[in-house]
Amino acid sequence: MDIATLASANPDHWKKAAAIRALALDGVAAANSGHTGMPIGMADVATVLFEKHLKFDAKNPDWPDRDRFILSAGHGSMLVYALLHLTGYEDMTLEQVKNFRQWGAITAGHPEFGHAKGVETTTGPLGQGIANSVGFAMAEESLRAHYGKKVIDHHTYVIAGDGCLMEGISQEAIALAGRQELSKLIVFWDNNNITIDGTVELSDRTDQVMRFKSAGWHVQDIDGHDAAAIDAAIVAAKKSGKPSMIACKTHIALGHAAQDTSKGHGALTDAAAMAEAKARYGWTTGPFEVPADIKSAWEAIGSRGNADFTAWQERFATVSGSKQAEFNRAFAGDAPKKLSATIKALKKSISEKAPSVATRKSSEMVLAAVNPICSETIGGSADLTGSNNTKTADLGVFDTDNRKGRYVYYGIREHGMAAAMNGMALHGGIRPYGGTFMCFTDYARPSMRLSALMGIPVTYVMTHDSIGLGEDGPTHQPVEHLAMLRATPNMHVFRPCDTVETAEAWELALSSKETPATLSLTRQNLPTLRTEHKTKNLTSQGAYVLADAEGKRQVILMATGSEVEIAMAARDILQAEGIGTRVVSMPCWELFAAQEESYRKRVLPGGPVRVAVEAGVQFGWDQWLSGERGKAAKAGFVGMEGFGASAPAEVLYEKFGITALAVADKAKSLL
Ligand SMILES: Cc1ncc(C[n+]2csc(CCOP(=O)(O)OP(=O)(O)O)c2C)c(N)n1
Repeated sequence: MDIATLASANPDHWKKAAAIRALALDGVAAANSGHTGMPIGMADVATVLFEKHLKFDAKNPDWPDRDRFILSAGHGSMLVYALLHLTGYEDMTLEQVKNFRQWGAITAGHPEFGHAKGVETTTGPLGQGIANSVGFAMAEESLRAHYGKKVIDHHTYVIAGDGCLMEGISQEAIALAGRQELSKLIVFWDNNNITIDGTVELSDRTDQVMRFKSAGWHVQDIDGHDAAAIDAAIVAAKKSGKPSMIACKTHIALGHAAQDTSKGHGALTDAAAMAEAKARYGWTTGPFEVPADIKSAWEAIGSRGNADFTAWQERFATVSGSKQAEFNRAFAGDAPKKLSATIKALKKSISEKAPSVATRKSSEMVLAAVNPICSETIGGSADLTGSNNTKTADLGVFDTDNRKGRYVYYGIREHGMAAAMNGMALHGGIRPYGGTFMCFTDYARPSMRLSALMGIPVTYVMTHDSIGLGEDGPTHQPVEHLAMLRATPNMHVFRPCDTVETAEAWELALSSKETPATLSLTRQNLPTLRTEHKTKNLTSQGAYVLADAEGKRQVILMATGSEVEIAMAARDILQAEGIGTRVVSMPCWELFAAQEESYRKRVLPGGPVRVAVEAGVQFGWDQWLSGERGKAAKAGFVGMEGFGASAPAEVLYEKFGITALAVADKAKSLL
């Protein structure tokens, strides 16, 4: 259909969609950057979705049972900003739209969670949104099973582009959604055949319809500018018992001189071409001017869900008081009241029994105690359940016939798992954790970065955290991963040295509201070093004195995780020679850096020789060795200088020189 036919076929629809198109043109032109073509191309789909289907109330954007709308093709951010402004979200003023991409505005270059209401997740790294949506849909299924349909019963809608579907993460997401039969997940594919370099055929010949079908999806193929077809497709998608993909054949930058070209993907700022496009849309008002009748038609869409919202509040009020409290607590992200006492009791019994266990096992012991009191946890692993020790007896398996199950078999999909966990955390009411080998942090990394950027409390259970895993060899032995994670802003990296520190790290992870956590855990057994019970969570300070110097303090040994044991043995050697040696356990650098200077100074006073020991690369350690009152000439590091090797762990520690003797020698050489 040409534009004239489209406009005359359904003038009311056309005008509303034209408002999105005009705002996208104006916003991008004012910023002199951004992406105009995608919002123009998907304006019809978005208009039908918002007008006829999306359950939302612009005045109550945090309504827990709203439908979620995810713009996976985040470069088209003006689409969502236009929709939020038009439908009357209070924070999305015209000023904000005019300040698209400017300092201090909530209209960031790509949609960012936490900036504007109605932006459900941060997108822009292609593929992340569609992969988050799987977590959103799983959260909905889980919460519906737990609280009942009258409290939770909504859809997750996604707009994904060619780029999202080309990214590898989309395959992980699509396969997981298909397997889990997430029937309330509906994805619109913006099938415009254009990417930045040209047409899709330059690099891809996938039959997307077949691809989704083969993964167990319900698929439809429609003209993405035909309002009636869009509406009918959404109706059919909702009826299907499978996740749904609607392939929407669209024209990028419809009606603009750059239509159907890769030029149409980017910023269309040429004034004459903009004027021509607006004329084709029948848009006669000036920049950022939406005629009152069109704006009020959109605002009516924005308040369409208000009656539903009120009815939901009434239904929620009929739920038992304890369920309401649990729901409100889980959505607020507050830890259960019993968490602290549970952790303390576990610490006490561990300190008494002093078991020798791997910290991955310690983690399982903690989870066995906390999962029964935290109904909001959903655990999982990327096919390493028995190795990551992430599954506890009480959880049950989340599956098509058991939505109450709280353990997810993610399959060998680290990236998809991390993105799904982001989606669950963003949905609210769920606190996800999931495991893989520490080395495969690399495979999950783009989504881990987004957990940190968005400030959402996802917990990554990364086991087999060093050469200590032994025979599997250097492909599986992380050496640079701690440095990489510590370099990531707003990520708490915990490397606990025993079960007590592991319990403390979990307490912090489960209490966090705005910071994700990575737990770096061992495969090999470690002794309990914290044998004297302290109710205080020492890990919350990031680093603390585990054993102080006897006599004059000449050496400070710093270590994390499995190497704290080595530092303690080195201390024995040094003390036996009359060299007063303090051991500082540093389970979380980020929390230590956040302590007051006076505390840090007490733990790491200037003067003594400092030696750090960690079975990873030195990168980052200078912050504590020569920084923080240290001196380069009096500081040394014992750790890895390159990749590991295949051999039993004890042999590797010996061969790579990470031993108590080496640490003691290093300290003495610096005295
Ligand atoms: C992971 C990732 N790689 C690359 C980019 C840069 N990028 C932004 S949009 C885009 C092309 C996307 O094409 P498509 O999804 O078809 O969007 P359309 O051209 O339809 O707007 C690319 C490569 C990105 N945002 N994320």
